[in-house]
Amino acid sequence: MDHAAEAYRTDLMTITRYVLNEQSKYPESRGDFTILLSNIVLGCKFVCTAVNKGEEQKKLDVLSNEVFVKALVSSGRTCILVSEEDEEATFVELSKRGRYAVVFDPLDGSSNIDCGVSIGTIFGIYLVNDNGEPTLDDVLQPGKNMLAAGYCMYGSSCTFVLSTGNGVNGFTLDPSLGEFILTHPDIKIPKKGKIYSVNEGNAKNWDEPTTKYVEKCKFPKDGSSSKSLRYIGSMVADVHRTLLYGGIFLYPADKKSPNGKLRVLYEVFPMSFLMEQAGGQAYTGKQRALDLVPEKIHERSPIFLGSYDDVEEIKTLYAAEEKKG
Ligand code: FDP
Repeated sequence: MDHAAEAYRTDLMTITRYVLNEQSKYPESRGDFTILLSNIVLGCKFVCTAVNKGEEQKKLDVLSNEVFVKALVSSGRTCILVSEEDEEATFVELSKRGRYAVVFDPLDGSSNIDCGVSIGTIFGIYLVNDNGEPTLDDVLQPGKNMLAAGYCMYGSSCTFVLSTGNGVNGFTLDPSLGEFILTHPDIKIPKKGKIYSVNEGNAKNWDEPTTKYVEKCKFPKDGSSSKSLRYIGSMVADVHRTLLYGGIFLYPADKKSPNGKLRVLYEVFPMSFLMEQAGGQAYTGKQRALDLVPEKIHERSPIFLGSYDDVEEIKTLYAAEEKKG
């Protein structure tokens, strides 16, 4: 890389410019999505500043949720919001109503806040076609119907990763400009990786395919090298590493939690959407994750996501288990 040229790069692709470019491919588009996204980006900048100030967990959770709900409602482009922090969905009042439904986790991985580990915001966006009253069915849709998904990671830098269904792009916040600049264009996950990421403390309760898979990662019998284990315990950070370096992230079912831990709408779906858009796969142990049809807004699902070949292996193990009956 020519670092001198990088340091003086003057043609900056900001996230707004990127989304406007995308929008220009659809002449019928009215700029609503660009406005919605600007409001999400604004929420992320706010949370980034609050995280950097070192606010305590409880305060940050509540604050982040408030910021996103207010930014999304005031965008005038949303009709339903589902937040990890709110038990019920928010239906936007008629005068501020728009065509988008947004599902989000304002501050995921928040048990890590007090020790300074990377945390993030995760979101997914659906377009609600019907002009009638919005209902919960508008968000209880399979993830493959999402129009866009992404996350913002508050770490050593603030990184915004976005897919509008046309690949995955990563933007880094330039604090001096206050703008997210395209730094990771067209992210593709390696076809196979060298890392597995799972909470092994739950191993005694795992099902057989998960147990066999992790055993294989550690003691491969085909002459390949063992995989390394990396587990931060903060989904955005673990998924971000998986996306860039390859490998697999697992939050499986176990005897104590038959549906795993992670939430379908605002954890499993957005991350699965990004993985597929980057050339990887996402699987629940039963089906392609994005085909799942949620019945409740805070539903959970087991999830295996990451490099294409690594997820393929776990799919084979589950298929073999099913055959056994
Ligand atoms: P947290 O409980 O800190 O909010 O869904 C929440 C989550 O973190 C994910 O970010 C993370 O991947 C997972 O839980 C970690 O769960 P375990 O502690 O059970 O490994």
